[in-house]
Formats: sequence, structure tokens, C-alpha cells
Amino acid sequence: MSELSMLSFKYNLTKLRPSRERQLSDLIGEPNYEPDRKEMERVFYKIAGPDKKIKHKELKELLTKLGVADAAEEAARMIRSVGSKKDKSIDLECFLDMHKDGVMIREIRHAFSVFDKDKDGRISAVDMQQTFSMLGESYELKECEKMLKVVDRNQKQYVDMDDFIGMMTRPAKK
Ligand SMILES: [Ca+2]
Repeated sequence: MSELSMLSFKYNLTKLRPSRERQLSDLIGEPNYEPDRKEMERVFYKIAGPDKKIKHKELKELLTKLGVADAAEEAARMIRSVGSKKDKSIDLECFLDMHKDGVMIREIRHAFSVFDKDKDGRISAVDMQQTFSMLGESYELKECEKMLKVVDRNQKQYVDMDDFIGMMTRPAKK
């Protein structure tokens, strides 16, 4: 994964507001890098909505949020390969099947590792500053600290994987 993901991370950051009307843990659950079945079910229902099927549009939106460049195409491909032929959507069983190797989580972890410059498993304000500077954007450390605070859910002064996953999969603001 790519600069695009990093840019989308940055874009997400700048869009975020400090209020926490949505609990990130609603979506992903307890800190856990390899989501178990229950967590995946929760994620599924979050994406799929009341009809309990993930349609192309929903999948495309999710992939876009995850920084996939050709989200529409990729969504169509995923539905073709794992979805139901009949109604062109992904049901819960397909979804669990699709994630048994943790593809999306792996992608997110990769993006995380791009930010985590000193590889200590935490994204600090300094990590953030360095990553942005690689992308040709310079920020004061103070600005990075501010951004970090929005993602960091319990004032630990760094972003962990759980914060990161929550942010990357957060639904777009209307
Ligand atoms: Ca770090």
C-alpha cells in the first residue's frame, strides 16, 4: 500500500473533530489485531446495514476509506469472487470467508507501520511529523500532537493499532 493510503490517513486526520460522538470501539471492538468471528460479525453488520448484505456501493465506500485507489473496481472484483451471483452482494458467510486471512487488517497494519517510524508499535507525534515530511508536508510538532490527540482515545499520547483501525474505518462525516 501506498502513498494514497497515507494521504487518506492524513485526510482523515484533518477531517476529524475532537468530539467523540461515535465510539470507535463500536466498530472494531477490543484491541485485537486479528479480529475474531464475533468482531467480524459486528463489523459486517456495521457495513451492511439493516438488509444484512454488503452491496457494491457500501463496499466501495469502505474501500475508499481504507485508501484503496480503484475502490469501485476492487469492490466489483471482490463481489464477483466471493459474493452471491444472484443478487450481487456479500452476505455474512461470504464476508467471514473473505477475511479469514485478514487481508484488510493486513493492509491497515501496513499503513500503520509506514507511520510508525521507530517501529515501537506506537505512532507518536514525532512519527507523524516525519511521515508527513516524507510526503512533502511540513507540520510543527505541536500540530501533530493536536492531530494525534483526536485519534488517541485514552490520552496515552500515542496512536495504537486499535485507534488506527478505528480511524481508518470510521464512516465519512455527512
Ligand atoms: Ca513509533
